[in-house]
Amino acid sequence: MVLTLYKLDASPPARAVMMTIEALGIQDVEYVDVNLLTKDHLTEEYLKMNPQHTIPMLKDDDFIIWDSHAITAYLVGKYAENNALYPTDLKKRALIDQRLHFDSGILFPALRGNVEPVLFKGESSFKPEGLEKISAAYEFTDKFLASVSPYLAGSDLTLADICCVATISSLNALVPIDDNKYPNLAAWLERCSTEEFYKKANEAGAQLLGQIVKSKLA
Ligand SMILES: N[C@@H](CCC(=O)N[C@@H](CS)C(=O)NCC(=O)O)C(=O)O
Repeated sequence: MVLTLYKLDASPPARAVMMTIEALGIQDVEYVDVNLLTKDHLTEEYLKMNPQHTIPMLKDDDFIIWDSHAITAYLVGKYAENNALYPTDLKKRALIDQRLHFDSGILFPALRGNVEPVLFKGESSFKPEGLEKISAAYEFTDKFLASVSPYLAGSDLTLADICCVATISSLNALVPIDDNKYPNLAAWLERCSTEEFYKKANEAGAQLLGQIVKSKLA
């Protein structure tokens, strides 16, 4: 059965799903680019599948699911030989879930709040309050890593790292992480960036997003 992933390489949550697909070695995936600038996500056909009109969205036969965190957990449940990326142990999973909600609630809004006005509303600079949200996002993540490491939920790489690194590497392409201020965060990003799945499914897209946004800044 072929999976269909609706995505854009520049989209951080889409890259989180693409990295998970790579990490799990899933072969049969059809990729469909959804161009937000030409409003491909607002067509009748797309809205029928996803009224929230977001990417990424996964279609598995007649089952449709969106939100990167829900999709990545579904893929691990369906395809992983073991659950290492999303363990069933109650406390381990709770910590991963906290990081996933942190990505949805803090990291990604910090990115989206800065990027959207530039890409879609003609702004030519980031606002101070937007930049403060990025600093807060970096600071929180650095503190998490000071208490558990080397990965975001402890000794093993999990979906927490994959989802958060998609967003943080994109933030880093816009506002580089100061490794004096956030040493744990800088080391973690470096650690994640050596993974094959990161190189194949995240590196170029994060750079691309950085280039697109920076080309519109004064
Ligand atoms: N929490 C969602 C965020 C998805 C999201 O907002 N994606 C952006 C692109 S990066 C999007 O689809 N924007 C178009 C829209 O919301 O209309 C996830 O993790 O999948």
